[in-house]
Amino acid sequence: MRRFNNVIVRRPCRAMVEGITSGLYPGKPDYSLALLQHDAYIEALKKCGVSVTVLPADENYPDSCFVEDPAVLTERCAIIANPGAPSRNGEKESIEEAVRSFYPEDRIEHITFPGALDGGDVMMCGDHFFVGRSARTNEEGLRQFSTILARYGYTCSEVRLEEVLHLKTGVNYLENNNLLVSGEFINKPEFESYNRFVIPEDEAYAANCIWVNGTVIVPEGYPEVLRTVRSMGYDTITVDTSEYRKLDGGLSCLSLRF
Ligand code: CIR
Repeated sequence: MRRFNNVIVRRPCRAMVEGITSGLYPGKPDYSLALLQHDAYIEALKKCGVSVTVLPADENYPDSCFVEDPAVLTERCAIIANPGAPSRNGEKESIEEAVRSFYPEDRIEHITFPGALDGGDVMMCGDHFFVGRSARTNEEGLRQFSTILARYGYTCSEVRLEEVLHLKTGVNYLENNNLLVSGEFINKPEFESYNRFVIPEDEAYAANCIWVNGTVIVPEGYPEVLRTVRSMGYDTITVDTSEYRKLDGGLSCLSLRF
């Protein structure tokens, strides 16, 4: 079974209140509450048996707490992404610094211009990676990503996104062939071979749960999703992410797990 030993997170910065938002979940984040929620998120991860590296807040990048987007970390290599939103692109530099403590130089790869790719579009299912072609991830980004993965013995396939921000906004892998699917992903043929658990429309945000060493962390306030995940036999921990939701961010976006 897969095991994650390490997690990287970054403290939210004060400027997070100016982060990118679609407005789907209205309101400005409350910074103090966001910090408390971040503390609880770190505690939940620690309970799952991982060592958590907490990077300092970076006021230059309002969305920099969403560390999942500037990198993809695998068992065999680290891939520094090229975030598709101009205000976030520079996040790749400081995340690379952090990643250098964990991977040797010759196992750190890069997505480069004109390729664009956000880690939130990458879903790792064993040795296969699904990659969302989205407003943030383009064809060239996908091509480069696939070429890099092939060198490490991984495979990759594209999933076209029509509605949501990132692939993992709407579909998440909980290991054991189990997928949580919502909205546009419910009937995608790409996922037919998985055990699909459908998330009701009014709890769509909670499709973004994370599996960490047998426990599933579920956003607080989504009883149907919690029931579903428990019925699948997982231990669960709930964490309130209300302030990150206002910026379209969820549980997976807040960490790199490897
Ligand atoms: C953004 O629009 O980039 C941030 N406000 C939210 C990023 C969420 N990240 C993710 O889904 N992986």
